[in-house]
Amino acid sequence: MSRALLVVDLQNDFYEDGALPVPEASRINARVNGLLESGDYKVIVASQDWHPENHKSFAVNQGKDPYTPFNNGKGIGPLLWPVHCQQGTPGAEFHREIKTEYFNYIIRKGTDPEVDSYSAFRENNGTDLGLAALLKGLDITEVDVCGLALDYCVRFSALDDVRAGFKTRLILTATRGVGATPNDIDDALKEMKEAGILIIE
Ligand code: VGL
Ligand code: ZN
Repeated sequence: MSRALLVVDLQNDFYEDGALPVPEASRINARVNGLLESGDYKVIVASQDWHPENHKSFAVNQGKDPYTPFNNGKGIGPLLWPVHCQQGTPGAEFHREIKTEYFNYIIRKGTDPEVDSYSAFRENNGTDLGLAALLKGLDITEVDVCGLALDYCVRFSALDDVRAGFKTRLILTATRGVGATPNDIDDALKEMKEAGILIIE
C-alpha cells in the first residue's frame, strides 16, 4: 500500500475574501497542514486552477452574471463563474498559511480558454491531464482527497480518482463547499459515497 494526498485548489480566490468565495474555507487550513506534515503520504500533489483572462467559464466573457446556469455541451458549465484564478494573479496563488513546501507536484488545470476543468485528472471535455498515470507510475494505490471546493473540484477529482482504480478517501474536515445552489454539497457527498469513496473525518 502506498498512499498519496491530493490537495485541491487551495488558492486565494476560493477563500472567504476571494473572487469565488467558499464559506469557512480558512477553517480547513490547520487540518490540511496537519495532513501535509503527517508523514503518511509517499506523494503529495496539489492542483491549481489556472485560467487565462479570456476563459469561457467566466460569466463576463459570456455577457452573463456570475453563477448563471450555462452549459455549452463542450466543457463549459453547469454554471458560469466570477473571474477567478487568473494566471499569475494573487488570487491564483496558494493561501499563505498552507505549507506548500510539502507539495511534490503541482497540476495546473483550466488553462484552455474553451474548456473548464473541475477535476485534477481531466478537463470537462475528457482531455486527460496525466495525473492518474503519474500516480500509477509512482506505485500509488490509495489517495486521500481534500481542498476546495467540495461540490466542484474536490467532487470531480475524487470521482475520477476512484474511477481510475485508486482506493479513495475524502477528508471531510479538510474540505468545504461553495453551495451555489442549495443541494450541491449534499448531492456531492451522496454521489461520492455511491461511487465507493470512503468519507472520513
Ligand atoms: C472551482 C469553480 C470554478 C473549484 C474552480 O476549485 O472548485 N470551482 N473553478
Ligand atoms: Zn475555475
